[in-house]
Amino acid sequence: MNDAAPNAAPQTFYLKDYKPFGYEVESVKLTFQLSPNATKVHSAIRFTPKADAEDNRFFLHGEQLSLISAKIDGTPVTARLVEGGLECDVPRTSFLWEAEVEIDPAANTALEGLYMSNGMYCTQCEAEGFRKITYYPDRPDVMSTFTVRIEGDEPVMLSNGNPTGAGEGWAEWHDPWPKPAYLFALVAGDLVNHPGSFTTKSGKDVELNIWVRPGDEGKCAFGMEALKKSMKWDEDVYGLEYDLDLFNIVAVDDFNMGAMENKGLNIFNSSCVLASPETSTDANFERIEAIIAHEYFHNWTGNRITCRDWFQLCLKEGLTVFRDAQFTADMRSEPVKRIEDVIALRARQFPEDGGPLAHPPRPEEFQEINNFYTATVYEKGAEVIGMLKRLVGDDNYYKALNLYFERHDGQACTIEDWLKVFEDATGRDLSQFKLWYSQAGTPRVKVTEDYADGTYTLTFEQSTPPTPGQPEKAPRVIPMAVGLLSPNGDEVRATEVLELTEAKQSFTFEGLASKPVPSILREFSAPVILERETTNSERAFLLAHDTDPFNRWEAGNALAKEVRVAMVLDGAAPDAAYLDALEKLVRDDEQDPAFRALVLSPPSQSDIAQTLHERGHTPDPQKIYDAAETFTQTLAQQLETSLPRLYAATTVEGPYVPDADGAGKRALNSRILSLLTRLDGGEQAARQYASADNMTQQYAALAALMKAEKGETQSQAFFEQWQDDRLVMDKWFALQIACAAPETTAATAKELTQHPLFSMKNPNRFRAVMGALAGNHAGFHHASGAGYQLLAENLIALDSVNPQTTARMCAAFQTWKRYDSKRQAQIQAELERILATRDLSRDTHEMVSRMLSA
Ligand code: 0A1
Ligand code: ZN
Repeated sequence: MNDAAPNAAPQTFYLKDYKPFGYEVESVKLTFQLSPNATKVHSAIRFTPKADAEDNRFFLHGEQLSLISAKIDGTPVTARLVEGGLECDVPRTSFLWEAEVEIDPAANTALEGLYMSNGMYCTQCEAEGFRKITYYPDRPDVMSTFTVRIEGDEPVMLSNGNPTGAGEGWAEWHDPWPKPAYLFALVAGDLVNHPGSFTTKSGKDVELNIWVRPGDEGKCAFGMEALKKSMKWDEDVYGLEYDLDLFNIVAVDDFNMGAMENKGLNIFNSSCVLASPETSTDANFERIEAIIAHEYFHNWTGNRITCRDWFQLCLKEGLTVFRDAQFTADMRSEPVKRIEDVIALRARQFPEDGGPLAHPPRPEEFQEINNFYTATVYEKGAEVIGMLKRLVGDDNYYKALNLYFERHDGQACTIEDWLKVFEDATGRDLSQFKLWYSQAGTPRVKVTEDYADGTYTLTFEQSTPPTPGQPEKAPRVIPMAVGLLSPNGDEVRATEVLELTEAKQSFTFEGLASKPVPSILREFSAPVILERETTNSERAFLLAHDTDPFNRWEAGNALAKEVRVAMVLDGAAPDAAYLDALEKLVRDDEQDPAFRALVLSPPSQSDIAQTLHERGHTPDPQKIYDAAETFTQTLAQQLETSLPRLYAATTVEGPYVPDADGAGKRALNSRILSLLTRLDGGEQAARQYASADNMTQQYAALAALMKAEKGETQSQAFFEQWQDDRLVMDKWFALQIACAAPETTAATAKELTQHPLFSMKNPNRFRAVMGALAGNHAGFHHASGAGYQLLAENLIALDSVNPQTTARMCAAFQTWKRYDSKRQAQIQAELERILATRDLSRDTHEMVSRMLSA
């Protein structure tokens, strides 16, 4: 074991220091002798020195490995163990490196490298987990073909690529596609498969499998269909075909993230692949379909073309998120998907970009790369591609992508390579656009208008607040999609994309008979914060008339925020005109139910806190909570007479089908049920709970009852019914905390950490409890400080078990500077307590230090 004490001054890695590895890796052969506490890994790797290498140092990464022996061309050698790996004197010509190491998968609770989950062996190598399996140049620009032999007595033993042989106690695999080590995977255990097949457009038959633990076979059908749809969609839309004879997916219960795109052997958190109507909600189904697509799409954007180094992570992640969003929009509803994505972006990415953890989509330094699998790299990375597509147009976008696949197949690339294909395909200069990759922070765009003699002028001023290490920002290219409506609601100018490139810039529209109502930032054409003085009646007008569905929702959302902000700041009563507008919309059967459900879903309390903060107020979480409660109660009363009818009219009859249509109706129905439950003492919800034959309706009824503090019996019944189903139990844990009143949230969460089914070792369960605590805004930020304290204690306890998940969950504190000085002091004390923990991981150390140094 050669781990350095992680609390010692952590090393920082810089993009500017990039140097290629001095050796080609011609081939890799690995042999695993599986054993829970003493797995032996033998590697045989052919290295050839590069003639033009700047640096001939032979350094192989390795962590938590016991080196048994090392040989070069068959002769034992002595390697020098150094921090993070080993060095060795090697020949100047091609040579065969062989090493034998021993590792301990059963003790690996960090879930990186080779580990055990419920008796099953599995791996997670992205980003730097392969170095916990054997000594290797563990960097994405080193690509090679892998041959793998697995020896053990597990019934199923899988690796990347195609099977090349198997017998009693062994299996061999070969992956013909050169790949970086982070895409290596191995799975072995008692698994059963749900089979499928797909014929590619060029007529090649591909065998598909979803591998699960016995008992979960019934939860694979939906995932399999999603996989086939993804394969077809990538052929139809991007012309990309699958390139192996076999595609395996494995469901694993203990997993730090959602899923992983290992070549030919995707590994999924079971929560992101297993689905059945009885155990999964509509939201689960949609997410599973999207994640299956995401991992599949990585086969081209990530695997065939990978990243040169981890600073380029958004090259594969931003593009793949963008592609999976296109897929979901095509499979379901384009506007609904866009609205959902913007809600998520504002909830997760905007706070990151406006706080101490802000970083550009392509960061230039890191201590622990695992801390950069962020909303900025993923979601903002995807937004940047959406802007690029909007600027160059659809045809040019696909032209550039074809060039990207043609030019860079088999390579490890950079953002420069990516932008160059767009420049070459379109002749456009993207140097200013590139700022989106290097500058952090969410631009604010202030809009003013002027109308005289038939000419309407819009003036835009952009600025970006300082972020860590970036006090000043240059103006960026911002595609601003704008349409104009006449006061009677007709569209007088269809959507046009204005290109903002300067700090201040005006655009004029001639020949308008009267002053128009502008619809700005249609489809949310850029990830910016729009600032414009406007009235609630104009917002209500756009909610009723805008032809852009996104902006229609946005107008309603802005209106909702204004009303709530006024309630919080001035103690105002809920705005009557807004309540009327909502009532009209919810009763309007012409409107898409999914859209109505979205408009009826209030902005989150944390969103209100963020808005107050942006406007220079200090948010009071309790007041925000009270305003939310008052608003919802008033809305329920306003709708009182129509709620039973609306409930009946939106109830979906017949067998449950997890499609977009049904999901939209059920979402609206659930919103109505939650309002109704505030008035009828839970009668209808109890009936729905008793008769529900699917999780969406069962869960909606339980949530409504628990929120109204009428769900004791049903919660107990739910537990009895589902205690053996881990994924459903995660919902049960989370829901109790999500529904708790502010003053009881921390106590509820604390009690649940004492529950026999709570576990530090299962990230899903830990997140169910601690994520729900952090997600209950008023409860987490309760003035007692009990929420902060409980989270900090649990993070400290988790850090030695699973640093990666600990570090990610620390981000719950990232908004701490929004709040009053007492809360700030409480959070600061907790962050300092975490930082003072002995042997704190590098992951958590980096996150907490960044938050404290802001
Ligand atoms: N590349 C995966 C995400 C992922 C990243 C890191 C992991 O472990 C540290 C696991 C998965 C994706 O984008 O889906
Ligand atoms: Zn990804």
